Amino acid sequence: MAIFSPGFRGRRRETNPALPPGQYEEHGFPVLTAGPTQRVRTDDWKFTLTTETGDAKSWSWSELMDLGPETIDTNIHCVTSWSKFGTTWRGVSVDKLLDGVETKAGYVMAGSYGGYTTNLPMADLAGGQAWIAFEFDGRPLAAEHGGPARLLVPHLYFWKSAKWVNSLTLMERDKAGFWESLGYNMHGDPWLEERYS
Ligand SMILES: Nc1nc2c(c(=O)[nH]1)N[C@H]1C(S)=C(S)[C@@H](COP(=O)(O)O)O[C@H]1N2
Ligand SMILES: [Mo]
Repeated sequence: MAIFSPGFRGRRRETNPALPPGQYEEHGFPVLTAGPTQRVRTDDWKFTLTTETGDAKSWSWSELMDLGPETIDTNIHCVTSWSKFGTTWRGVSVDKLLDGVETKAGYVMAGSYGGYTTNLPMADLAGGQAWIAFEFDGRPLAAEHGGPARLLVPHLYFWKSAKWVNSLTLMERDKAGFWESLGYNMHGDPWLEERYS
């Protein structure tokens, strides 16, 4: 006597329109870090944006807060094939950091405390698609998940969301970050399954 009809799981997956191809829904929040968890006090935290011509602009924690944070409700997708629905964050839009910055750069390298890097097209960072996120689920973002602040770029695979982010470097030409130099995709759109290069 069959309790489950054959192919039940597969059909469920295919009929969930919020799940990109090859992904499953995760209810926990896995921690994925290459290297040690960084512990950065907000008093010591500093964020720097550098343009392709070398102009630099920095923000302290309180200066970041003054930029006007917003609430973000979104799904996230890890390249290891878990997706998590309905996550709630608070963060400052990257648009606010780019406001008034003179640039023709098409690409950006995000850098983190601890040395992690990941590259993204400018077109994926600007226009209300990316945030410096510092709260998850109504609480300060845990260090394991990148607190005090991480990049949040939910429409790309989650390795682009650099934890402990502390810099954005604008680039004329694309350059591979940490995982990208090991064979991961330069773009990373989960809907196109851009997992590897
Ligand atoms: N600084 C830093 N950021 C990082 C990583 C990392 O190793 N170091 N891993 C990336 C990867 S591969 C994923 S899937 C997500 C995982 O975030 P989480 O641990 O909050 O789930 O962080 C991304 N950001
Ligand atoms: Mo990942």
